Amino acid sequence: MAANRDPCAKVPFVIAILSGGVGAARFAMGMSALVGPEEIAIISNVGDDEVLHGLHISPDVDTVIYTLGGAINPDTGWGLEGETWRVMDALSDYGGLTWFRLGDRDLATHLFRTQLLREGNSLTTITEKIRKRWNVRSKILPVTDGRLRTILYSIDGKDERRLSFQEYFVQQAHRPEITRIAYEQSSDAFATEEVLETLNSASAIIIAPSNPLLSIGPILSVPGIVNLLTRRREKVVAVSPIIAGKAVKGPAAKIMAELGLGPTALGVAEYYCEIASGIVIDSADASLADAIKLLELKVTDTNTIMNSVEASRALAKVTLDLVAEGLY
Ligand code: FO1
Repeated sequence: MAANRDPCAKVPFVIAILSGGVGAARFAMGMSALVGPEEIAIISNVGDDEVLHGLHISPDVDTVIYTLGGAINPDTGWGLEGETWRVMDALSDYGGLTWFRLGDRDLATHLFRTQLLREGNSLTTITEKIRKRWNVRSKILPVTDGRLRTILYSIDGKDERRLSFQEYFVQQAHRPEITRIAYEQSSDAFATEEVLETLNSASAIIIAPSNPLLSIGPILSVPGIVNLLTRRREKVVAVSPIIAGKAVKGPAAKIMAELGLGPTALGVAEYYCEIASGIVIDSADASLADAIKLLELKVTDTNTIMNSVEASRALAKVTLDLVAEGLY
């Protein structure tokens, strides 16, 4: 009964973050510091997943878990801190596949995930177990439990060359010029119940400063996600990973240029304008704000370089303020 309702009762409050790897993990650290770890749910790209040595590797999921668990290798931004490489060294002695380096302790994560997958568990259930082992209190939700793979195509002489994400990103060091991207998916690659529920109820949905085409594109390719975000557009704000025409890390600007999307914060805004109502850009790009506003996006500029948890927290705060702007 209304008369018995506690006016101060806590309304469920969840910030959903659409996430790639390193940049998103750093952003999630800041958001966690700002609102508390239990108040965030990270919806993770699985288009980078790869099966090597018979093991299922989920790099973006693991990068976020290791980062929030305080165990990430700070030098690389992926893998575990203080890692040893004895298995890779022994494999190299055989002339085995070592271009994708799996540390000794990191291997345990892939062995564990692969075994549980073989026993019929979903990626969501297994991720829940892995995040608990690392004492991560935020929800980490693979966007789908089905098969989703980002495939990159380049021209090799007269032929089209097909590369898995990790072949492109690590083995070829993102050098090939890309002509198209496909987000290949199995017929069961629908968004999980957990993801749909989170996106439907979230107080805010933040698109992390991840590569739009390689990290967020695969999430958006999952049936139903774009419709849901479009319907909740007022609550969706993106953070540009591009600063002054360059990505802090990785090939985002290069690949955007190759695929005809301007490699600028404006290009990022164009990519997201149907599903987001606002974008946070770096102060170095403040001059693009007027052009971005023409896309009917709210825009704020601030420091977006996350070189400390404090800087990530400040960015998270600006992002949430932009969601709230215009709502009250
Ligand atoms: N990135 C590299 O540049 N070289 C590697 O050998 C490598 C191995 C690796 C192993 C496990 C893992 O979770 C991530 C790993 N990464 C490696 C990072 C990964 O390729 C990318 O950062 C993401 O897929 C892009 O978000």
